[in-house]
Amino acid sequence: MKKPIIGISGSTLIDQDGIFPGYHHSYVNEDYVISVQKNGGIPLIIPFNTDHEVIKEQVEQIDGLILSGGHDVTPINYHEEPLEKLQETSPQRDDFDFTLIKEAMTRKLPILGICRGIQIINTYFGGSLYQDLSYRKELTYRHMQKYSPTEVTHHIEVQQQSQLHDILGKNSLIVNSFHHQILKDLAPNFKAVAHAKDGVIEAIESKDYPYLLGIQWHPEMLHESQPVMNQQVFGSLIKEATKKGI
Ligand SMILES: [Mn+2]
Repeated sequence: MKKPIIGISGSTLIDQDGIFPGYHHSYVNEDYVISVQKNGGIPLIIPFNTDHEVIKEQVEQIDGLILSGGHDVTPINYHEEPLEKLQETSPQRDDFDFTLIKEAMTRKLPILGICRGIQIINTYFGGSLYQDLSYRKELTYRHMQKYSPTEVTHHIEVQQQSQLHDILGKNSLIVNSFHHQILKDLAPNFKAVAHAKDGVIEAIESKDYPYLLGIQWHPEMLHESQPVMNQQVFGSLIKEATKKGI
């Protein structure tokens, strides 16, 4: 059977110094590429751009979509003004990701959002974010771990009756954590299917779309240290995408 092509949303990296300060690179972190490849998919980086026709054509090439991590989501997109602890945003990249979601849904492709990806999904469907987790009233753990990305630092509890539970096959696991923003209001028609022990939402899924999953941790960085979980997450996307790749 033909291996499905998994598109990975790209970002822009701007040189701070070196020979060409200010120079733009189109890029994704290699761990996404490795995770797709390791689990039976063909990785295809979707370069960031602002042309909706081009983005539509890019989505025509793929069987499944990964929304990768990176920038904070622009608060205007969830009807808030920017607060002091907001970090770097990219309204153009928000628009790129929103268009990728729209076009992927038109084609009924499976969609997996990671880190910024869960935040973009929640925002696109009408939810909101805490611009920084310190703005949350309740006691909140450290979610920006000061530890290797290949190590895991906090627990999550997975909801029993959920697609994510079917994927992971367990109620509790320990994950890595590299986010300073967290979900606030959950988007309509979504379920929060995993929480950290402080109550922070760590995964969401659509109630009515076959495969539309957002994950707050970074399974792609755990392909060597947690190969089973990495395989479960990326394998589930690739399995779903296989149905499109005929
Ligand atoms: Mn976390």
